[in-house]
Amino acid sequence: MSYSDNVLASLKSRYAYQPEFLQAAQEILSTLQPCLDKNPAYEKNRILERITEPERIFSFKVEWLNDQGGIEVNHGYRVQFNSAIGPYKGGLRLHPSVNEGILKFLGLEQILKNSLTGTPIGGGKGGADFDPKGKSDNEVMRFCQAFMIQLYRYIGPTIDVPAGDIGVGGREIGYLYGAYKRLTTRYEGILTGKGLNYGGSLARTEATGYGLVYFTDAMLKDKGESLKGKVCAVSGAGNVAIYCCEKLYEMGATPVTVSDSRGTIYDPNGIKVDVLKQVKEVERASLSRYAELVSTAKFTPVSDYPQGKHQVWTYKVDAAFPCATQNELNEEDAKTLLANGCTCVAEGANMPSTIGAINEFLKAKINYGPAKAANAGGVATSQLEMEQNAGMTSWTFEEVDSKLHGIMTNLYNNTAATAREFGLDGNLVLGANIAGFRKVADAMIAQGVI
Ligand code: NDP
Ligand code: 2IT
Repeated sequence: MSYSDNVLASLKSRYAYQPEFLQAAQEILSTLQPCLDKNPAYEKNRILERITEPERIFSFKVEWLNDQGGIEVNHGYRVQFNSAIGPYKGGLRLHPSVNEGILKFLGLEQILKNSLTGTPIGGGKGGADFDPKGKSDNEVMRFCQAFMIQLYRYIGPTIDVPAGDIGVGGREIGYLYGAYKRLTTRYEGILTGKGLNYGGSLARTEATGYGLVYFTDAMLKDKGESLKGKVCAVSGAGNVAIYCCEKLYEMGATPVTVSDSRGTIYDPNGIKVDVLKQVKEVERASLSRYAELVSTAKFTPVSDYPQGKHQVWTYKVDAAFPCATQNELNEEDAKTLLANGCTCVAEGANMPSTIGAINEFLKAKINYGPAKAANAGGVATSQLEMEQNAGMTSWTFEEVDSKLHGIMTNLYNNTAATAREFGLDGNLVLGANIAGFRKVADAMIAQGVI
């Protein structure tokens, strides 16, 4: 058995109850062996055993009062996964499905993603099994305050800097930041995605979706292709999906779908981004509301909510952008997309494609941009926010956006070059994993073991 197979087998025997973590580990470890063969120091220093084990995990109770004065209890976490190249950095997710295994998958992906950005940030992730749906603003505020009472002692601008993820946007970051400031009396950049009038960065809201499209543009240009004229399927209707749609239009492409946990919108005329923002960012409503506002849009509900699946991958499109959540695109969906002529898939969500789906894309040799490369624009811009906070300054939208564009283009070039170096031209899964891994592994070796 190879070194990487051995480590994966050991993880599988110890963490069978964390399927998403094992899936992420498998996707990564199954591509690293050529790089491990080339540099025996990685096995000698037991890097795989060390990089797949979080440095520490905080797991805590979050008690808060609902609007009726009743006591609610949730479970919160922060996984500080790897600090070899910088302070822990990664989002907070608020969703009923959150558990330690989900956060370990996200944290492991984050280590390599952050390394790929070329900036000095380590990997972390956190969150809670709190469901923001149906909660009042005041309930969300009290939850965020209770969460921060538990978290504040473990974070800091050079220690660990959380941000948003599913269920955590500008509103939640504001409440979390306010709680931290009251608890510590410190005004410091301990979160990214902050409001613009208290230390946030222009273009952070747009960054993941815009970065995804910049990455895709670089990937297509490398093959002499472009996004112009392409019909696109986008899933999700949150932060990443909205700004992916917005930038697709700027590139001359047309997004024809979006989805949320309740259903799918299809409109061959194109998704109206202003209406989508109104429904999801302002009203926080379901997409059925979008169909009320746009007469050409067809809404297909998810039949067995909350377990059901959206319909996004059933439509005939040239390019697909999964931007909702993990494992939302399976092998069958991949085959449907390919049969319908889709030649480009770029992942805005983390681990949206199952291993079966990834294998279909690689076999078909389409343009496939894996999540840790394609969606790195969000965290890269978070790092730009940290830089602005540290310098007590703020840059213009154009400055940040142009840095983001540069980072995504470099990231694509580095990923593609690494795939070529290992004789697998176009395999960006292998390229991203090896390029991200090497930098972290070398730093771990340099820093020794105590
Ligand atoms: P949001 O909470 O803003 O949006 C998530 C969207 O996905 C919502 O429309 C949600 O539906 C929909 N959705 C459908 N099914 C599910 C499900 N089972 N679980 C969760 N959401 C579901 O999150 P983001 O847009 O920020 O995140 C989307 C994806 O992108 C995630 O995988 C996240 O990890 C990843 N990502 C986010 C980054 C960021 O900067 N925000 C950076 C890099 C990656 P509904 O509206 O009904 O809740
Ligand atoms: O998955 C991700 O990269 C994010 N949710 C963004 C993390 C961040 O620190 O900006």
